[in-house]
Amino acid sequence: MQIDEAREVRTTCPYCGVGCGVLAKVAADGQVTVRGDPDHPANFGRLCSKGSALAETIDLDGRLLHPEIHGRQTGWDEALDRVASTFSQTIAEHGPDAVAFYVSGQLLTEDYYVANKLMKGFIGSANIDTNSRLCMASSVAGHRRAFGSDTVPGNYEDLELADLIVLVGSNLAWCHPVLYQRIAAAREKRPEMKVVLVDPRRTMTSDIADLHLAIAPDGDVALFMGLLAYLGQHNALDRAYITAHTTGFGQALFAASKLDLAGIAAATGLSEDELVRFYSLFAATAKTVTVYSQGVNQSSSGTDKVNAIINCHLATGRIGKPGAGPFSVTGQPNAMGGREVGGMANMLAAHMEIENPEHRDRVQRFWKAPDIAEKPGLKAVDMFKAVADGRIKALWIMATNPVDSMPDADAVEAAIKACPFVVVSDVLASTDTVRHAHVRLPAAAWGEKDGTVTNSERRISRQRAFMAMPGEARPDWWIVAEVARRMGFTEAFSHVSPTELFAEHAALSGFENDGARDFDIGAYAAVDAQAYDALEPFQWPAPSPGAPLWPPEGDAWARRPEGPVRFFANGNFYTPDGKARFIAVRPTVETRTSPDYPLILNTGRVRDHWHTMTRTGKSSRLSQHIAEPFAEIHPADAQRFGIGDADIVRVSTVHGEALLRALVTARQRPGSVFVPMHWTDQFAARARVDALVAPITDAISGQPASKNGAARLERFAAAAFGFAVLAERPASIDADYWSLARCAAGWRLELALQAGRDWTAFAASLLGADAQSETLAYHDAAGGHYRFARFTGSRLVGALYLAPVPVAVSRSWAVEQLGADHADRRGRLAIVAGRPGGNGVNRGAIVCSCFGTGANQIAEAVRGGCASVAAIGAVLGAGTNCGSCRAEIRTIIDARRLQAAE
Ligand SMILES: Nc1nc2c(c(=O)[nH]1)N[C@H]1C(S)=C(S)[C@@H](COP(=O)(O)OP(=O)(O)OC[C@H]3O[C@@H](n4cnc5c(=O)[nH]c(N)nc54)[C@H](O)[C@@H]3O)O[C@H]1N2
Ligand SMILES: Nc1nc2c(c(=O)[nH]1)N[C@H]1C(S)=C(S)[C@@H](COP(=O)(O)OP(=O)(O)OC[C@H]3O[C@@H](n4cnc5c(=O)[nH]c(N)nc54)[C@H](O)[C@@H]3O)O[C@H]1N2
Ligand code: SF4
Ligand SMILES: [Mo]
Repeated sequence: MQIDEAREVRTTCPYCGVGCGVLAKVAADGQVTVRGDPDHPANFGRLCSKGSALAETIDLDGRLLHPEIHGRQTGWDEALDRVASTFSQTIAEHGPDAVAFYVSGQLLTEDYYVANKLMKGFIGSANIDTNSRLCMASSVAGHRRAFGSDTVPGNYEDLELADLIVLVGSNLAWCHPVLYQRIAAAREKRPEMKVVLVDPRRTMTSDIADLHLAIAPDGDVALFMGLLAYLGQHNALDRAYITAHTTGFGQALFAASKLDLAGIAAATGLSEDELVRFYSLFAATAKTVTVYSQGVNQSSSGTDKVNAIINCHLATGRIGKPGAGPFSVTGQPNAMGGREVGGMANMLAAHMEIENPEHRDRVQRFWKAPDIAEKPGLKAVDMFKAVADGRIKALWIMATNPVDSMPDADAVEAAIKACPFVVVSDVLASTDTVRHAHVRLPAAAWGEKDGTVTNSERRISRQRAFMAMPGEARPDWWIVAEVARRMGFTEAFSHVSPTELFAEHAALSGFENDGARDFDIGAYAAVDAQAYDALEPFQWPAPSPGAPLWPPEGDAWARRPEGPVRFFANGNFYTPDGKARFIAVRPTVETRTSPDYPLILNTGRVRDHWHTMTRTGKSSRLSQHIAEPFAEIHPADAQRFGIGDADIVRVSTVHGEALLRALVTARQRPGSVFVPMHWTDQFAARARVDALVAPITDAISGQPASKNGAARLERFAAAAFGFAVLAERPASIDADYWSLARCAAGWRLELALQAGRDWTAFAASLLGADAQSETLAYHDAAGGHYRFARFTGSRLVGALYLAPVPVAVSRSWAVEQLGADHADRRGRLAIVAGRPGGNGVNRGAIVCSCFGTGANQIAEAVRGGCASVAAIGAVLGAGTNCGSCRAEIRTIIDARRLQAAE
């Protein structure tokens, strides 16, 4: 593609499923800047902290720039030939099911389409599954059970039009920040709008909630069964809708009515009063949207949770109407696109079904495929089991990091290590997964490649390149098509651009469709390079203008190009009889805890990191908000297990263990521990939380239950704690606990050691030592305090603080010393002392990553009279750029107010 460096390129954020439009600009000196696209209908110019920091994550540090075989750099020809010949040979010897692809919702639609086509149509196996299995599978299964199709009925606009938003298992403030901001803005305009949050923890999202239901883990099915019964008892049903457009209501209501309020209270851990407050609000509010995410999907009852929610919307006819509907928000930028191309092991393509012979025949004819997979392939957890026991002999992993993100991750890592042939396509040279690849293929990254993604509201947007591909990096679609051609499938994979792949995908969606399938973008079947380049964000469905309406009366969705499309307001579901199905779910209370593992292990995300930190870990701004892997523990549990705040704790399950910093907070639910999913072996000694997660899955969707495991908690008896700032990343770190994070002029390092050491030698191993540099040291052997600071000239190379208790040195102060000039000897001594100098400020933990504002500064401003987020913004700037930290600022203000009142 032609890259015009003078103009701003319209592209899409590569992080979450909100799918915000981004304007990227490359200056003459190569400096990239990004801002929100004011014309993109997902964000209208807004970006969250991660989107705002995109320019900091696109450097070439750590990039894989050349193909490698067994660690040896090769050319593309050799690498592609090796992949093609090994896959072909394995298939010839052991059959098509002996190979597998494990792909990702972070692939672009064109990449995804071609990988799925190769596996299902040409290799003839359905052994292609995706990290969306860990993410969206339960929503897909729930949609298909209720609607007969994987359809998201509503639009983002509904979040602004609703009078009640119920957030279930969603930390929207941190995980879909721009949607959260849209809701917050709507609420400011219409204060009568209500928000209910259902989450065992009091997350930052509770900031906009009128009611927070701290539900017992997996109490959701019971909660929504109780709601259905309540709606029935209180005359809040839409009988006309139920009769005309649904089946199975009687059974679902009967099942729900078996539980009385006391039973629901017991199953959900909520009081009857809380239940009635929620139920009556829901019953009384026609315009209700229920937004749900991983607290729903990642559960052994995930599919039932989805259907329990949908049941309540069908029963009230609140679906597909402005401001009303169930709304599954997607995690990854192209989770939806992956579902559209059929990239999961139990789907075909273009929302067609693998079990349906008519669908198989149609896709086979369209692809002119020699073979078509006859049965569903292995879902992620089973796929890696098959790798472990040798059934799968050749595995290709693209754009995902299963050694960190799959449950029972140590077993997954062992399986990958034992697999005879592993190919990994990635942008980085070393991740926990890439390290085990026999063949490493350098993929082009965001900003370097072209394609499309679909966001949570079915909106397809272009990602556009604005930088050249570095080294020999190539787009994923090209890599797959090259391998396919080398396997002998020349004609079917003769594409030379993503435009052709998109056009083919669009054509398949409209092929013999006639309105029978929800996913139809036939209008784009003839898109050419120019039109593809200029493609504006659009929502599906977008059938070709000539396609007849289905059903004949035609209002499953109205074809109104001028207005947003919604599905199912007037029924017309994609089931054989056109009616939605109520599902008579049962509350499944699974007790996983035991005397040995008495706590519930919940896992998830933090505001400024993305998954396995391959991108956000590069940004110093994003790495300051939460710089360490932690375990969020309720004070009662901390007391019970003898844990103090900032202690190191060992969290263990029957599968594995991790060492984490204790974060003791009443926001946690007693009996539960929350650990983020982000930290890997690249950033911490032992914090891969998925090594602890059991490979338990939902029986219907195959999605792992990543949020409700059983764990044990112990204080890690550290003889010494340490903190260091380092100009260079150390080559190796010899400590029981360590965690490394980027900071502005280098790295910050947290340490804990079980036994004492020769600290001078330890300091030399971390900070280095040479004749040109000067090391200042302070020792208090009796007190166990040791401090070292090494300077080259007036530049600080590194400082290390050791103490028998968690080191109290101000992190934000120490980090700033790395970049500062230390010509003055007094200043150098202040660094060894570990205190801010005379006029140094201790900012405290960074709250606003855009302005680098710390908690202490905000608290100080509150003491000085600032009583609102706006006032803080006016004084400090904090919260006025991306707005992702506004909830936290409000929390600090409220905490100060409480203190003042006491
Ligand atoms: N900052 C950031 N944003 C992201 C991502 C990221 O890595 N970082 N990843 C993206 C992706 S791929 C995804 S899938 C989304 C995920 O977005 P979310 O689903 O919002 O995020 P999680 O933190 O995984 O989980 C949400 C909440 O579910 C709660 N929960 C746990 N168990 C239960 C339960 O039994 N019932 C209920 N009701 N709630 C429960 C947890 O306490 C947690 O607060 O985020 C996307 N956005
Ligand atoms: N315990 C627990 N585990 C979880 C979850 C949880 O909540 N709790 N959440 C689950 C969910 S919802 C998700 S979505 C997964 C996410 O988990 P993963 O998909 O494993 O995480 P990422 O870090 O996003 O991995 C993406 C990889 O692709 C690479 N990459 C980036 N861009 C490209 C590209 O254009 N091409 C190629 N080929 N590679 C690229 C990156 O360098 C990185 O190695 O984790 C799941 N695991
Ligand atoms: S909300 Fe943030 S992470 Fe998600 S798409 Fe928008 S800018 Fe990107
Ligand atoms: Mo996800």
